Amino acid sequence: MDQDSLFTKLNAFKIETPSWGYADTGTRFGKFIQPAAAKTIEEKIEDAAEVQRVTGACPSMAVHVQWDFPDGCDPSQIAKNASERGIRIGAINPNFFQDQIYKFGSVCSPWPDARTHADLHMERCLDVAAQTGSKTLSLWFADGTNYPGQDDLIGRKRLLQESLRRWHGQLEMDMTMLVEYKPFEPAFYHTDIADWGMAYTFAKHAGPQAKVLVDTGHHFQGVNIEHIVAFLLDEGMLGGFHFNDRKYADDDLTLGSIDPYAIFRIFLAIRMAEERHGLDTSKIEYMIDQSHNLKPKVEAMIQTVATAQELFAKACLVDLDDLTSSQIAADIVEAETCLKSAFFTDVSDVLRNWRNTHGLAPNPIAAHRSSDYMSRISVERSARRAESGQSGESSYA
Ligand code: PSV
Ligand code: MN
Repeated sequence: MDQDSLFTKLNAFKIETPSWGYADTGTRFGKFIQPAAAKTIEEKIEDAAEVQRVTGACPSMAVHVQWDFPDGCDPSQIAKNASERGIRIGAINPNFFQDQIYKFGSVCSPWPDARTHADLHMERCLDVAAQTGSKTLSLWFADGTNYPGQDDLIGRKRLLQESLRRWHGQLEMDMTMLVEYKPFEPAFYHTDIADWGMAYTFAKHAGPQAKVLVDTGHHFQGVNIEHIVAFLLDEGMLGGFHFNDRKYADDDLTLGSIDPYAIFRIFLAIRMAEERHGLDTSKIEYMIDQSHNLKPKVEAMIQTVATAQELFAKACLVDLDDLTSSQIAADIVEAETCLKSAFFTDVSDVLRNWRNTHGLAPNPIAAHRSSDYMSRISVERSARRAESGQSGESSYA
């Protein structure tokens, strides 16, 4: 691919960062507080704007309604303030897992009150979407059971199906509903949407605006994610990604920190779908879903975006003509070499040039580090916490 075509592709490659990735997060064993970690949505937007400043690729931020929009806040004002900082409110994520009433699930719970509670929360989420101008409703359910026999699997499936169909009916015509799957955690025996096939089926039952969301960390060891991606694309059912990496399970590790080749292959699958098969890949929503327990949060986000761009650019370098001829000739070694040589090509100069054409600093992490952003917000935020008597802890656990 020539440099102009690659630059055009990079221009269109936008990545949404998650509000929760800027907050203090931890594990069930504890949480390590960073004085600069964002707590309010205003602080998260400020961080998202810093990521956008140095990457030029992250104009929107996904939000988690329960953590980001406290009762009494004005979502339209929040969106307005965000846009003044160059950030759009992206995917709206409801929270169907944190409240005590969700002990046995949300929409799948045997408790009617839990299901009603979820419905009311969805009403609020749709209102936040309308007020912030968001066009994406991103759904993940922690629903599941912990023990064989705990509940009726078909009964729960039908409850979920009905809720999704009802909510789909409440969407504006230009909205997309994303349905995310995850094999386990917090449920350890069965999860109501455990894999892509279930997410696909639920999305199909819900209606035409529903698509599947692939969270790269939500697969068992060794699952071929690019195959899932290719399959969903061909079915017109791939809605978007939650990017992160994993070593064991849903580890929230930085994208590409464990298996960059896997992410490269996902980007290649998307490119093949588009360039070889003429499929529309322009609506895929690329989002990061990482919480950073140990790394400085803004820096971790910038590193993730830079890695995504690097692996995306490498996938663009695969010579598709060569690959096609090798595949037709069943020359497996040469076909694999097409992938490997692109993957091992150093694209740092190309990315530096691309950044240069956009007036961006050549190295986004260096640009962030050499600014006074971290020292400034550490001071400001610590002072703000001290003034309001808050601890540094965020509501996200
Ligand atoms: C669940 O593990 C998940 O991947 C969902 O996307 C949530 O919205 C997000 O993480 C944050 O908890
Ligand atoms: Mn996710």
